[in-house]
Amino acid sequence: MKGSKTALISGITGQDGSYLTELLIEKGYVVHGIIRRSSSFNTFRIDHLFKNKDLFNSRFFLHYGDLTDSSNINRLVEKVQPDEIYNLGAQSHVQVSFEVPEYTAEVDGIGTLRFLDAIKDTGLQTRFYQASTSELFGNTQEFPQTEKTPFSPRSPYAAAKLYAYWIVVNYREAYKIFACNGILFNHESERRGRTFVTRKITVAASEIVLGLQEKLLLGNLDSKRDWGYAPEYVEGMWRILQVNEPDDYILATNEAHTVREFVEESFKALGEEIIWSGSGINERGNLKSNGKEVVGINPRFFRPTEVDFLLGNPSKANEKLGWKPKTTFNELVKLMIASDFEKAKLRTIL
Ligand code: NAP
Ligand code: G4F
Repeated sequence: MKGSKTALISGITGQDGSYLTELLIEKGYVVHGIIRRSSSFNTFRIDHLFKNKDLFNSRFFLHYGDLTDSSNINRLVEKVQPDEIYNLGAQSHVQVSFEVPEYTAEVDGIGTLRFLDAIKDTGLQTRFYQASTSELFGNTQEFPQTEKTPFSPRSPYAAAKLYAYWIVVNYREAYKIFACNGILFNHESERRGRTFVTRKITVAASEIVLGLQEKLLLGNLDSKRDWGYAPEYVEGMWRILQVNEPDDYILATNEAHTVREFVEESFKALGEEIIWSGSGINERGNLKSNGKEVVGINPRFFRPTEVDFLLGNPSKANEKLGWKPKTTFNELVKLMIASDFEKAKLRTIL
C-alpha cells in the first residue's frame, strides 16, 4: 500500500511473531510473514488475522520459507523489499537444542547470516532486528546483566544465538547495515508454547484443579528467570528499529523468580496452596486443601548444562527508547492462569 511501511517477519507463527504482526498492522504497516510447510496446522496464533478478509492479501501476506534455505530468503527479501525485517524464526527451545544441535546452529546461527547476506547483496536500505536472548549470558556471575556483561553461553541454542549476535554486530560495522540485537529476557503470555515452563505450569495447574490431569512433572525448580509479558516486548522490538542509530538493547523487568514460585503463584491464582516436602528428585508438592500430590520431579527435564539465574537491567532501553515493562510477575501468572483455566473448562464439557 502506498505510503505504508512494509515489514518482513520470520517466525510469524510463533508467540512473538503473532503479537508483533498485530502491533504492526495496528500501526498501518503492510506485513509479510514467512511460514514453514508443516504436515499439521501451525498457524493457530495468526488464524484470526488471515480470516480477516479486508486484511488478508491487502496488508497481510504469507509466504512459504525456511531459514535453512538461502535462495528462499534472498528471493523474499528481493521480492518484498521490506523497510524493516524482524528475524524471530528459530529453533527456540533450549533443552531441545541439546538433541538437535546442528539444526539449531543452522537455523538460529547461519539463518541470521542468510538474512544479512541477502540485505548486503541486494543493497536494500532496510532495518534488521535480530531476536537475541538472555541465554547468551548463561553462566554469568554479574547481576543484573547489562549490554556490557560478557557472554557465557551454556547450550547449543545459546552458542548458535551467540554467532547470530556477533554477525549482526559485524555486518553493522563492516557494511553499515542498520542491524540491531534485542537481547530479550524470558517473556511469556497466553500464547507461549506449551513446552516452555511457564505455560506448562499454567496449563497443568488449571487441568489439575479441574480434575483433568493428575500431576505436573518438572525439572529444576530452583532455576530463576526474569519473566515479562510478551506483547510489551514486541513493542520494544519495534522501538529498537525506530531510533536514528542501530544499537543493541536489553529488554527485561529487573526482577527474577524461581520456577517453584511460578508453581506456587499459579495454584494460588486458582485458590489452592502448595505444600512442598522432600528434596532433590524426591521433592513433591501437595495441595493443602486435600493433601493430593500434584507436583513431582522428572530428571528427564534437567538439562546437561543449566542456566541457574538470569536478571536483566533494561535501563538503556528505558533511557534511549522510552521502553518500560508494565505487567508484574503476579499479573503475568494471573492472566496466563485465567486464559488456561477458561480453555481447560471447555475441555470438561467436551
Ligand atoms: P516460538 O514461539 O518458538 O516461535 C518460533 C518461530 O520460529 C515459529 O514461528 C517457528 O515456526 C519459526 N521457525 C522455527 N524454525 C524455523 C525455520 N527453520 N525457518 C523459519 N522459521 C522457523 O518463539 P518465540 O517465543 O516467539 O521467540 C521468538 C524469537 O525470540 C526466537 O528467535 C527466540 O529464540 C527468541 N527469544 C525468545 C524469548 C522468549 O522468552 N520468548 C526470549 C529471548 C529470545 P513453526 O510455527 O512452524 O514452528
Ligand atoms: O521455559 P524454559 O524452557 O525457558 P528458557 O530455557 O529460559 O528459554 C526461553 O527463554 C530464553 C530467554 O532467556 C529464550 F531465548 C528461549 O528461546 C526460550 O524462550 O525454561 C526456564 C527454566 C529453565 O531453567 C529450565 O531448566 O525452567 C526450568 N525448568 C524446570 N522444569 C523447565 C522445566 N523448563 C521446561 N521447559 N520444562 C520443564 O519441565
